Amino acid sequence: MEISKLNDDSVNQNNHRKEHLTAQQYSIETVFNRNSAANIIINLVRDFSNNKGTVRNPNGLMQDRKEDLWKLLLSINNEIELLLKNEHKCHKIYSPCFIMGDIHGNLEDLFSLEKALWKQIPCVGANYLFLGDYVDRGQWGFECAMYLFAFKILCPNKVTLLRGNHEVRLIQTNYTYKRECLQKYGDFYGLKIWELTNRIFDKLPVCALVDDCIFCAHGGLPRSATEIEQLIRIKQELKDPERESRAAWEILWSDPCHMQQFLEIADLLNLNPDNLNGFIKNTKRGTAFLFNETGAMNFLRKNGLTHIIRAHEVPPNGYTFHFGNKCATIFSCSHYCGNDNDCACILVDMQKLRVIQLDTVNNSSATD
Ligand SMILES: [Mn+2]
Repeated sequence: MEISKLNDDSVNQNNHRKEHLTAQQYSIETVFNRNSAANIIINLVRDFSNNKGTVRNPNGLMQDRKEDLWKLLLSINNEIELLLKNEHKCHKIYSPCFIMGDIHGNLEDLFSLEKALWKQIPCVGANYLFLGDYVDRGQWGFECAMYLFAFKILCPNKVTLLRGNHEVRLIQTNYTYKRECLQKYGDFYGLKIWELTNRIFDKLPVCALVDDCIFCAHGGLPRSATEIEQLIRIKQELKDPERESRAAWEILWSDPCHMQQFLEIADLLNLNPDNLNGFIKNTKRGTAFLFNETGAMNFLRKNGLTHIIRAHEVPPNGYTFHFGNKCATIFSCSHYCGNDNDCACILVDMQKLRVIQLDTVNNSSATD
């Protein structure tokens, strides 16, 4: 691992040159350079996974070489910034596509996914869409994020990373990711690393369209926007999504809900359910909305779409369907918070959605 080769000057020069490259040329340059930061990171995280410590006492990637790690992260940030500049907040992709739900710092499950779905990077054939929540809860959020950033850089037109509600500074301050960075890398580097990874999160798309017909997002549908066009126009960098874009915030946080539950909440809030267009206050989250089948069908019809695939909730089997299979929930972090839920993903291919459950029985929980 020739980390010494990386210095800020060479990183900047490289970037200047790369701005003029197409995504494909870019990919060739980065993938075949074995000393690129992305290739180094993938290998380092793979090595690290055998020595990651325990939930009670986790190790950090390159914990003893913080300065070198910082240089690598700067380089990763520069590369991924160029790629994300070309992605709208609603990013269009095509099948065949594997779709993964929440990861939450579960490095063992991430490697189970690697083993089952892409094995080698650069992978060929399918696309890979991650629905967010890479950090918080699990103890290896930083390593999961670094691996996924590097994966994105090495396969820029194959890998799409969406933002989840945990890719937000305030949430991470209340949960575990900020503390994780400070504990692993100390006050000085820990804070710098935390902030720089968040600057990348700020630029991630918030939703994706597969084959122009499947709407994919971390939480679900926005109440504040009814058309895909509005989502495409959301500004590229959202430092404080709650303040800067209501639609983006709602996409990160919403949940689907059954009609019965919807009616109960409407009753509780003294609202006429017929006047709500299928959206009601998300009482479970304390922010954003719940959407029922009416809300979902209105959005699908208006935009010529067929399905919704989202994450954000933990089904025991790793997946569940809503609204007569029009909407799916997918979760890719097993043993979540000490539960025995499974890790699953969805393959979209040949106009079919196929659920794949991963064998993660022998993996341990990434959380207490
Ligand atoms: Mn979530």
